[in-house]
Amino acid sequence: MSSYGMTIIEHLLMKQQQIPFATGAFSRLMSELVVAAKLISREVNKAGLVDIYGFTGEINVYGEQVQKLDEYAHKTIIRRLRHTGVLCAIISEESADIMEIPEPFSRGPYILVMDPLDGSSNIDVNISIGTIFSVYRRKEEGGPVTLDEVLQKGSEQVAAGYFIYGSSTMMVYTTGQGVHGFTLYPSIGEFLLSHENIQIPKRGKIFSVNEGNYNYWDENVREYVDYLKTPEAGDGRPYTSRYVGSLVSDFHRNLLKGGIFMYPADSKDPKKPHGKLRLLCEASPLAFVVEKAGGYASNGKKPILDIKPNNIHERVPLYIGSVEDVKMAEKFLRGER
Ligand code: AHM
Ligand code: MG
Repeated sequence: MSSYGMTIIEHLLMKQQQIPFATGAFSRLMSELVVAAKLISREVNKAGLVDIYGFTGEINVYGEQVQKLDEYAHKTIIRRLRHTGVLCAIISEESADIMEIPEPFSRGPYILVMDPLDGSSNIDVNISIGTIFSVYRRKEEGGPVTLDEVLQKGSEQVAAGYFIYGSSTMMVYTTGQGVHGFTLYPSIGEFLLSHENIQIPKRGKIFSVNEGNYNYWDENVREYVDYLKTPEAGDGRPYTSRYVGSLVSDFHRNLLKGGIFMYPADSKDPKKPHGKLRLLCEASPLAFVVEKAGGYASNGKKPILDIKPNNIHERVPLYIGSVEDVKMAEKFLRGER
């Protein structure tokens, strides 16, 4: 029987039943995350009304301080999740340090890593943005959560995914077995299974990169991007360039259609020697998703999932998408072709 139309909660429960001795803690975490995303989605949809309600971060026509949406997303996720008893700590792009679950809330075995509202500079112009999340299991039984427990390799993720607030709101997630997409039906307030077992094409026809940084890249990166624009690259046609500038949107399109997204090291720019994207909150979760969908993610030399972060906000060059495209990028970066 097809599972299409199944709610996200039913899907989580179905998956939980397939795991012997599952406690339900993970399903609890995910179901609260889904509620947080519905709240964020509602606020994001209202963002077009800035002229009426005031710009975020400013005073609105009623004289009230309007919260910035990325701040709202960060706080909403924390509020919805801290009482569940399944988390011991949260790492957020919006916060410099580990946020341990405080007293009086009880603690559980999981660590949530998130970028609560990625691409938030796009809100003003009505471009899709997203929430990226990832779940790790802590290594110790109790006590304070150490930095070492948090700085795990991407391959150790228990689950990862994202919400995209686009023409529809969607959730895409994986617990390691299959990547599944759910679409929010606003009239009933439910995420229903719309994309079961997503597989990224082995090779695509799209490349996504901010070419404004061309002069900051290494010679090899420039050669790769130049190559993509030749007919030789795409079996008689150059690759198509598509860049939204909102990671979740660029990633989601390429996941469904195939291709490569890259944010190379701007090695000639002292401000961004390692590129812009963060290993723990952005690159690793999407790398986990793409690999479980049959794709690949690299820092140009080795798999993103094999890199152990040195700090919470470490940045990393990112090449992610169809396996053959990312392998080809690695080849160029080694100086071969
Ligand atoms: P943010 O975390 O400050 O929102 O920045 C991340 C965003 C990504 O969504 C996107 O891929 C990238 O920045 C775009 O950067 P650029 O404008 O340099 O191309
Ligand atoms: Mg971000």
